[in-house]
Amino acid sequence: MKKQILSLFILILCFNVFAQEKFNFVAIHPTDTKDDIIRKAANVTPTERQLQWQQLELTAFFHFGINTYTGREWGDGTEDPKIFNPTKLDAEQWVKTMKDAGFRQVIFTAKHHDGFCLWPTKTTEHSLKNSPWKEGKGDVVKEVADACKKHKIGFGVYLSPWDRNAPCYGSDEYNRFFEKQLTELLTWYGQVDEVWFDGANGEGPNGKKQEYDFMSWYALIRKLQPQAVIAIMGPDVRWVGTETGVGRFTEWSVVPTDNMDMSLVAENSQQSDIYKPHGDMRGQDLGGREVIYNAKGLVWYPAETDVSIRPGWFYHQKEDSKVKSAHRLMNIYLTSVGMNSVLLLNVPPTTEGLISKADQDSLRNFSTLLKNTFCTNLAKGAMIKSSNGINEKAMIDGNYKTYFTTKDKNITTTSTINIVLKGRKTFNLLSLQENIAVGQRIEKFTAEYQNKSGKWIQFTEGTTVGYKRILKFDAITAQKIRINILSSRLNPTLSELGLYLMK
Ligand code: FUL
Repeated sequence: MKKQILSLFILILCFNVFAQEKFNFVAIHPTDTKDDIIRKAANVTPTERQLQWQQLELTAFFHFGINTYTGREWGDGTEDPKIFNPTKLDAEQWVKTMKDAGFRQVIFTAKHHDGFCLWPTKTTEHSLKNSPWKEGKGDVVKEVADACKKHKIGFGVYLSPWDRNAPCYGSDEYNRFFEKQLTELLTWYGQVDEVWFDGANGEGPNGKKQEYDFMSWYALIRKLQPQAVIAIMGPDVRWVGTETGVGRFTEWSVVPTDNMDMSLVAENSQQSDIYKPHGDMRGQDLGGREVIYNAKGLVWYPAETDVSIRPGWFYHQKEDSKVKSAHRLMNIYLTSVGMNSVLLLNVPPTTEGLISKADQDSLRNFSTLLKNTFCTNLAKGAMIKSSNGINEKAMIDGNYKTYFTTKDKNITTTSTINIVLKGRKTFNLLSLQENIAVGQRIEKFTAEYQNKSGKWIQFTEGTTVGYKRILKFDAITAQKIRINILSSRLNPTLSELGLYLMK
């Protein structure tokens, strides 16, 4: 595969100067000391659009298209548009199902690798214009976009760069063709909040491969929809690196700029467990000290965890019995949102054009479990005192914007936070949130409780926190606990601290 390496400095020009936004990156100079690098890393912050996106926590994918009717996962572009014929398509049902389950944004597959367009594009005949659905007058993108606006949730589009139908694929003409498709999607449907570019890049109908003109596509998106984050093969949101729903134990949103090398993203994109032997990313640390000491630059580039509620991305009836259970989704929540990532859960509509009952049931139960678990913060009303901090109360005021921090701002800062709960409480989840508007700083922490004989016993430990870190452990009952921040880059922040009981 031809390498397509994005230069940080072109990125700076295209995305920050033109958009006149605050910088979310910093260059590392050869003369910088290790301490300089730590100081710089601690002060890299997200752009406004990245900050907003991170706070969504739960986002959804709708994979729907020609594959829904062939039973395949990847179409080859030769499919007849006439097979696309949903009999009961109801995009409002899709959107309501997700919204009721707590999801705040959806992304629709406007075009998958097969090239079939789910909107009446002027760029190709390979679209629903030539299907029997609504006598060729329908527009699924519009129905999803309108439903999102009506129900006030974010709307995003997946437009596959790989197109196995377009005859011009493999030539520069394709880059312009793709720009026209993007322009239609970004100008016909109101606000678009996320543009999702897939990493798959195979051969087109002529057996040729395409060198994608990402830079001009990004500039176009910034011009037409400046608030939209560009994900995966894009500069705002990074793929977590697996489709299992299990993120990294140590997840930095501040990483070396090399992580924006799109050729590496593409090479890894079809592997479900690239970080063997675990099949998840336990061992991978993209932004630890030893990693960033060798970086040329650092950038805020947060992780998104995409996973399907079913084995496949598209609906297949034979998978109706394999829909992930509410408990499985809850565990995925803990290993994605709870590991400093945004969850992108795929829920594929059926051939009729509806979210199936099996998926609906599982989502409803998941949302009940989520609400029941997180409705009562057992730390509420606690007395909190730290060894060297200020504003301890902000940790339990339910307001993300206010935060605790320390007076110390050392290259390695520590702090002990003593918490006396309002009576003895039983809990098995600890949730911590840094104020990422200030940066991501915490590198290592432990949590202890005091047992009846006054002895401090560690019940959990972690490395990074970031926007949200949730740790699960065997339930304990205690009144006094303490959080030991063992290492932070400059002064740590904690916006929220929560103790919960998951049943
Ligand atoms: C992959 C694609 O090849 C799959 O079909 C799916 O769309 C997934 C989200 O991304 O790269």
